[in-house]
Order: sequence, then structure tokens, then C-alpha cells
Amino acid sequence: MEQLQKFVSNKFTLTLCFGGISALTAFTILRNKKGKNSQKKGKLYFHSVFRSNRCIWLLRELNALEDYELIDVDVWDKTSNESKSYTETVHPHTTVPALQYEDLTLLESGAICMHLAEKYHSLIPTDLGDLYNIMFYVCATLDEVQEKLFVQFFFNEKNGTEDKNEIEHATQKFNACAKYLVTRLRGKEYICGDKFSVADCVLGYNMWWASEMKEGILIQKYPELLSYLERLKSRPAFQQTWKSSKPVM
Ligand SMILES: N[C@@H](CCC(=O)N[C@@H](CS)C(=O)NCC(=O)O)C(=O)O
Ligand SMILES: *[C@@H]1O[C@H](CO)[C@@H](O)[C@H](O)[C@H]1NC(C)=O
Ligand SMILES: *[C@@H]1O[C@H](CO)[C@@H](O)[C@H](O)[C@H]1NC(C)=O
Repeated sequence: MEQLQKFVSNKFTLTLCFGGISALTAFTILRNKKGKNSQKKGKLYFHSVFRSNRCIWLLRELNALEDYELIDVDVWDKTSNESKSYTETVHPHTTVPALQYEDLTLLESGAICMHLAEKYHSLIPTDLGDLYNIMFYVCATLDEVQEKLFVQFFFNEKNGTEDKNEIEHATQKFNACAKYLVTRLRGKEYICGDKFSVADCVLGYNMWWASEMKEGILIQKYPELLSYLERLKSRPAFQQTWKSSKPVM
């Protein structure tokens, strides 16, 4: 609580000292304040270090965490009343994240991240083609591969039911993704250029995820991806988000 407040107020002070407040920012602050009084906070459903961390990390980067109510749902336990009601009223697949307003529910972490960046007019690179490509590539292609490997490594290997062909096939696909990402990162600090963007919150999750699977066996041979991940991990918003299994509120 204290740390978060300190972080938030430091960021605000920095903005005041070095950035100045543009008319647009002032307008946004006023509008958000008004919005806060006239409507309920949006609800972000999350669980520990799952893909919902993309959204929580982004909210911290946007300095907007306090605009949302964070609700922890144990999506593994499908039989609990909490899970059942979550399935009925929020997410038909019983997965996280989900973002819910009174009149809108968003179900995909990538879509939620785009929505947040757009809402706060921040962390959107100028080359939208490049941004869309990375967002879709990570969510549709890379996620699929990592999900398969995650199930094999974390569940099936535990009871000796792993599928060696599936591991081999998915590892080859991961390598294809990794090689592509290395070329995309060449000469850049971040995936869409020299500025950190919403795409880094999405891809950064996958890099962290890969580094957590089997002592990083997948990502180890890619020094460019490892140093990219280190750059991301050095950000205060990343550290705050991953510091504990539950975000500090
Ligand atoms: N494509 C979805 C994937 C959501 C997803 O599968 N989330 C996982 C956590 S990373 C989950 O809730 N798993 C619980 C389950 O499948 O039972 C997104 O990116 O939002
Ligand atoms: C879950 O809901 C059912 C039906 O409403 C109720 O009978 C039961 O006691 C609830 N269980 C828990 C653990 O709250
Ligand atoms: C092994 O674990 C997987 C994943 O948890 C499960 O689906 C499967 O039924 C288990 N198989 C055996 C033989 O225990």
C-alpha cells in the first residue's frame, strides 16, 4: 500500500517537474475525475501471476491502477460458487483476465490492454500497423505455443503423461517465434521502437512466462530476448506487479 502510493506519487511528481501538464492531460484528468463520480469503477478480474498481469502491469505503467477494482478469482477451482458465478456473469470460459464495466465486458488480455492504452491516450506507438501485428502475433500465435508447452511441462510431465511429439512440435514453433522476435527487436529497445509501449506489456508477459518454464529452457538460447526481458524487469511497474502473487493494493 505504502510502496504503491509512493510509486504513484513519485511518478506524478516527475510528470509535474519534467513533463509539465499539457492542456490535453489536464482535460483528461478533469474528465476522469468527473467520470469517477458519475460511474462505478471498472472491475478487472485477475488471478496471481496469470495473463491478467499484462493488464495490471499496464495499468501501473499508465498510473491508472486506482481507477479499477481488482477482483481475484480462483479460476482453477471450477466447482466453487465463486467460479460458477464468474462463468455466468463475466467470463463464459472461466479464465482470466476479464474487464467489466456496467455496459461492456472485455474478455481478451490483448484487447483489454489496447482498450486501456486508448482510454488513457498513452503508450501507443505511432506505427499502428506494427503495433497491431505484434499484438495479434503474440496473442494468437505465441500464446498458443506457450500454452501447449505450459500444459506439458507443468502438468503432464508430473505424472509421466507428457507427449514428446507435442513438446517437440511446439518447441520448433516457439523457436520460429523467437527468431522472428529477435529480428523485430534488432536495433530497438522495445518491440515497437525505442519507446516502451502497450505491446511490451503483452509480449513481456510471454518472455517472463518462457523464462519460468523449465529453468528458461526455451528462451536461454536467445540473448536478445533475455536482455529485452531484463530491460522490462527493471521497470518499477513490472517489479510491483510481480512482487507478490497478489498485487499490492
Ligand atoms: N486468450 C486469453 C487466455 C486467457 C487464459 O487462458 N487465462 C488463463 C490464465 S493465463 C486461465 O484463466 N486459465 C484457467 C483455466 O484455463 O482454467 C487471454 O489472453 O485473455
Ligand atoms: C454454494 O451455493 C449453493 C447454492 O446456492 C449453496 O447451497 C452452498 O451452500 C454454497 N456453497 C458455499 C461454499 O458457499
Ligand atoms: C496426468 O495429468 C494430467 C494433467 O493434470 C491429467 O489430465 C491426466 O488425467 C493425468 N493422468 C494420469 C494417468 O494421472
